[in-house]
Amino acid sequence: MKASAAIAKILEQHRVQYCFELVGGMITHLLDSLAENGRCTIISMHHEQAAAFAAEGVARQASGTSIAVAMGTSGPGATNLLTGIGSCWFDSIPCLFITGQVNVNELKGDRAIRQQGFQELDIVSMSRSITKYSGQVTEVGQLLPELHRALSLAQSGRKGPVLLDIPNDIQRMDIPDEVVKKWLAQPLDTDLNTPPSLSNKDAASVAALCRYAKRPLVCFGGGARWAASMGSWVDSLEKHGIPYVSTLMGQERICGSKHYFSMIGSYGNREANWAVQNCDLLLVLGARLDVRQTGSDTADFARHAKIIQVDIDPAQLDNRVKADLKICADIEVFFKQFKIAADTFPCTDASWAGELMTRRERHDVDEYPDWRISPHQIFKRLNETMRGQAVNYVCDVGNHQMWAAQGIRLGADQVVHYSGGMGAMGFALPAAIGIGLSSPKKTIVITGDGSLQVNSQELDTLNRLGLNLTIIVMNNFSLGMVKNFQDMYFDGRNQSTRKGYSCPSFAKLAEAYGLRAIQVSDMESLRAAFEKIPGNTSPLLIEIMMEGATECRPRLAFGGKLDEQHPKCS
Ligand SMILES: Cc1ncc(C[n+]2csc(CCOP(=O)(O)OP(=O)(O)O)c2C)c(N)n1
Ligand SMILES: [Mg+2]
Repeated sequence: MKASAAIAKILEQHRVQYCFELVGGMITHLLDSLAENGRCTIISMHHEQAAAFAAEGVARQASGTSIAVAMGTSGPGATNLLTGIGSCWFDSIPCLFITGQVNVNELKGDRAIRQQGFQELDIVSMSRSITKYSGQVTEVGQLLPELHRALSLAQSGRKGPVLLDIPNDIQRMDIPDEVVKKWLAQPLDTDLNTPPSLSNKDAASVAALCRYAKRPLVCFGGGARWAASMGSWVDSLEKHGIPYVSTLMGQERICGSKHYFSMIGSYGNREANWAVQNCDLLLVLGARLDVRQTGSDTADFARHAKIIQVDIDPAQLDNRVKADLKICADIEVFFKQFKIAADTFPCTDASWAGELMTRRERHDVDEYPDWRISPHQIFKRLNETMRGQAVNYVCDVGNHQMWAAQGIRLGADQVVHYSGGMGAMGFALPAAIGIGLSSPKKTIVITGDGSLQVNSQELDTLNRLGLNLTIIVMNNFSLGMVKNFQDMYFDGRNQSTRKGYSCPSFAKLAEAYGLRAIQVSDMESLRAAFEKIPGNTSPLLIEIMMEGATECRPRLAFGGKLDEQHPKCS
């Protein structure tokens, strides 16, 4: 069997449903075989970065239980994939990236030249630091073992991206049918890098700290959001009145509920940060406690609390914040072995959750009364519009993302996706294409004028696919998040965020791509436009004109304390 056909067979065997790509000479054999095989839907994008984000979207939509593929040709096709690969690396998303490469005899090897073949490029070295596995296949006999290893690694332990670089001549070679058969029968080895289950000693140590806590708080991170038992574990917190908060990534799957106090961090909700700074036990599940989550003063983070940190990745455990108890475990295993019962937190202060609820209510105010269109009002309206309906929200990067994170209240059957560790502008539209393709729910993109311009070419892909997808562009005519930073630290000099920055009319741009578009500039027309979202099953773009809206309130000033966000408030 032709090697490229064998790859298609293996991908079929592992139920890879989508492959996103931009064609080039070095992947034509692979594409032809995938198309001939017919099981995997090929989606042609207009930029390999967008193809990578779309593959990430498919894997995200499946909560990391299935792999999607993005392909690029050698040279620029390969380098264009890198941002998306990094995004999968930081946010633990299992994706397979395949790059075509020049023929084996055109590889420069150890020669001290820059390049031998046309578009030859050492993508393996470039991607090694942001993949779980990155390899070039220079012998056809290695192709299927390497593919098997790559697919296994992507889905095992802390999940993540893998890359295979396959020279053109290798794709065209023959692999004996019995060898293909053998690899087709080989299940993936998903136990690779899986940490041991929670020891009795660790479970007892967690229980002992919980037993004396008066003001316990649980913080869910990205490592918890896809755990199969997350929902039932959260239900048991609700049942026993234990408060919980989340990081940006943890928030992706948590519904608004009585004991949920939203997102912590430099753009966190005030009540969430107050909870962290006043709890006496913080149980951190799958969060790496980076600067956006803790602020820069790590010693002040959770200043009154004993911290228990549970993470699948041992390297994350003794990092910025030194936890009192560090446990290396898969969060799903932790959920299964450490159940919340009536006697888990016997000393909880009766007033603790009540105090947090009072604060949540007090802070649920519009912090933008001086603005013509307030982000607080926009997300309140969106929450109401989509109440009771299944939605995938996908956010881009900037102030609009943080407004969304502070304002979106998820209902049952609603999820949100953020570009977490990479924070890549241009993520939302292509990721939403992957999510929208593989999900029956409506998909809603929240983006900014800067972010949408990074991958706006994919409006054409959206039009071609005709997905049930609405794009909300919060157009403040600036790279608002950075402008805000300049306002604070550069005496308002706005180089490249306002000065020298420009954007088109997104409604007109969408129309040029064949999409329906509405432009609004006040709350009344916004309300009318939002009314159109639920009943509309084809692509729609709503452009909200909000010039001058370039601030996120509240936020942490540089070096500030987590519970002293700007603007100050009691
Ligand atoms: C690819 C990329 N380039 C640059 C940045 C730095 N950056 C972070 S937020 C931001 C502004 C985003 O502008 P926009 O999408 O309009 O959102 P706004 O903050 O205005 O809501 C920039 C430039 C980034 N995160 N990603
Ligand atoms: Mg903007």
